[in-house]
Amino acid sequence: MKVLVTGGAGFIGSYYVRQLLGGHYPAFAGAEVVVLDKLTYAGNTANLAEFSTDPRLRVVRGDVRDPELLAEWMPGTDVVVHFAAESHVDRSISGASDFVLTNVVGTDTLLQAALAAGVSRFVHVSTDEVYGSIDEGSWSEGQPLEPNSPYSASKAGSDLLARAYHRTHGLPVCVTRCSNNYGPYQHPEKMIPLFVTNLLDGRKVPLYGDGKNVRDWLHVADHCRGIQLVAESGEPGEVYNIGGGTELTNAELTAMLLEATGSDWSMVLPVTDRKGHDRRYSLRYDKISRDLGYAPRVGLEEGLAETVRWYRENRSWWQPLKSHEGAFA
Ligand code: NAD
Ligand code: TDX
Repeated sequence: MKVLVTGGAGFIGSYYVRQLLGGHYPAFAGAEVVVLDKLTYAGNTANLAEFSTDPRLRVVRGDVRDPELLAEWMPGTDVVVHFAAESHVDRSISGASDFVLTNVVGTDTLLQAALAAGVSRFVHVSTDEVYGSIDEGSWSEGQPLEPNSPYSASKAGSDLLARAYHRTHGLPVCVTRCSNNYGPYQHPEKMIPLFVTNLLDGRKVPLYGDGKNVRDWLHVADHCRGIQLVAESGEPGEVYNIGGGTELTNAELTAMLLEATGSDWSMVLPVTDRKGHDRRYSLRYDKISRDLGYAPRVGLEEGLAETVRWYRENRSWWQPLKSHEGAFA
């Protein structure tokens, strides 16, 4: 079996590859894994260091928008798991071009190559942000897409292309939409690692607006297990939400991170709100639970404690990624 993992050197993609090669997904035991990754600021081959000499792994540096490269590496692929994306909302507010190029054009180029090669499964990894923002209740998969940021608009575009390649060409595509991930190897531009690494450095944490925006937190291990269930047994053409069932305001989460690092509220710096800041994300994930047997396993307190420990012990991984002058880390 050959599995092509785009964005496999990023946060979630590398977790998926480490789990697969580490034998945690028995149905894919013995699979050959090709990681196709542009190695942007967010990609890091150090995330795959423990398998750097494993003959089952090939890491190819390249762009998902490169049809010639795809013509070289796609043939013979059984399963594509597509993680590659520009993923940070704040960067998309500063400039959206790379988001459109990678997330929309890149996904289309990859879908074309997968169609030409006749792959037997294509998992498109998306996000709950495509649904927009919800004040009450939770989104199920049939909810209309109402993305608000350039990032989520570009992800919605890629979701719809994935759907269209199934409807039009019969490509066996599944789309997954998950909530906010956290865990080891997450770039310190994102809230949890930004706050943890700032606090470990004795620096304040920038809390946007009134701190009452709500996110549902999902440990990356649970997300990757959900993706694997879809890769193995998802119904082609279907969308699966993957949630964590752990909604918190940013202020509540900040309080937990302060406690986990032995800090107090004096370390919080209230800052101007993000433009167009979505108020609340909330996912129903009963479909994947019922059809594929998914349930999140990592409790938030346990997951955060393990994540804080990882950042404490792996300063050499994140320190070079911090630019205290920049807005993103
Ligand atoms: P990330 O930014 O950590 O990693 C993205 C990876 O894609 C990097 O390795 C980068 O080098 C690579 N990449 C970027 N542009 C590329 C291109 N043109 N060609 C090839 N590779 C390219 O992102 P992540 O947090 O690991 O997210 C992975 C996927 O999951 C994304 O599709 C994202 O939209 C989705 N997602 C993330 C979250 C989250 O909380 N992090 C939540 C929901 C969905
Ligand atoms: O410095 C900050 N201060 C702050 O208050 C940052 C970076 C964020 N925040 C707030 C904004 C959000 O309400 O924290 C919340 C989480 O922010 P991010 O970590 O940037 O995540 P979010 O914007 O919710 O998007 C994430 O989840 C869905 C991922 O980055 C996306 O890739 C994914 O699709």
